[in-house]
Amino acid sequence: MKVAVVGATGMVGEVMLKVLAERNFKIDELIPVASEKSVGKQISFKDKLYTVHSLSEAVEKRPDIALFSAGGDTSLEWAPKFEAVGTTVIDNSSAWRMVEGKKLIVPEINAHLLTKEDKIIANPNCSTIQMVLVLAPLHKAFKIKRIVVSTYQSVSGTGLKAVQQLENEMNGVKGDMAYFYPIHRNAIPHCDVFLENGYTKEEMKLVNETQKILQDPSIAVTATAVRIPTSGGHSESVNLEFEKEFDLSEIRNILSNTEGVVLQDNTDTNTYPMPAFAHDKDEVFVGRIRKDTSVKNGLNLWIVADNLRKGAATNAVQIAEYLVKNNLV
Ligand code: 11C
Repeated sequence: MKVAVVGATGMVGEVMLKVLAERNFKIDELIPVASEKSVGKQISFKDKLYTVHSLSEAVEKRPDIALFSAGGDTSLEWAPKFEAVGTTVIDNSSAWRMVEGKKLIVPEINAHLLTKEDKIIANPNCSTIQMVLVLAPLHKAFKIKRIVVSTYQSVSGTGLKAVQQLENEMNGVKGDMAYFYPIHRNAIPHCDVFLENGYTKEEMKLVNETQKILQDPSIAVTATAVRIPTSGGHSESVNLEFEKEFDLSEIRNILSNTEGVVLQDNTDTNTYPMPAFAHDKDEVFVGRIRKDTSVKNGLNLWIVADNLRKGAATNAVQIAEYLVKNNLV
């Protein structure tokens, strides 16, 4: 298997390499790819050094799989060029997610939709992945009518500059700003750009991607996305209204049997998910499970995951694993 990692020197790219190594993904030839300024540099993978290639060099090598995490513009321009030489692209940007005919995959939910013909496969947004992984089995059992989600997102979702901004502010050092405002001791209700409808792009990703992955445009979704000064993972307060009645024991039973989901829900022992403990983990953690008694069939959940792992790199690698296992590449 020839595998290209596009954006190999970026934050998600580095985690992709780490996850590929940890999961022992079978690679005969690794092709790290990055922007012109990093071409020729060396990166290490499984104790060996590899030279960083340019995008055009990587296309010439005709990889079987290319894991992309290099931004939407690079993906729009280059994913079709890889596709043209027979590569299957798994893209972590938002460029292809809502394009008709392109599949938006969370393996535990909908990898079965993939075929050999899918040459550009979209990896959902991090805040969507962790939410839908928990909601998919509940939707199947009780049919979700409405989702109200508020996110508490880690600075790592913005990128290295934001991680550095938080560190600088905590250390009282002046430096470049990734946000319009200080993030230390703050909460910024502004993730990604504002759209004409007053929502941010991040908020609308939660709406549109959820409906696409759960294959149900009738689910009403509304979101508020907030950046907070954490770096371990994203947290979400999720309020649900179901069509059918449910017992909390049924919810707990379903979630404790859901692949990739870990229940952390015991108020007696102060057990609930937190980003500090989700950091560097591949699972999605759920707790604070309780009825919303203000509406019929209402439920509240608190969902946390490492946004760079299950929210990005791990999900992409799991898609690659599924493709290989099912002879789709
Ligand atoms: C954030 N969710 O935390 C974003 C980062 O569409 O893949 C990932 C953006 C995306 O700001």
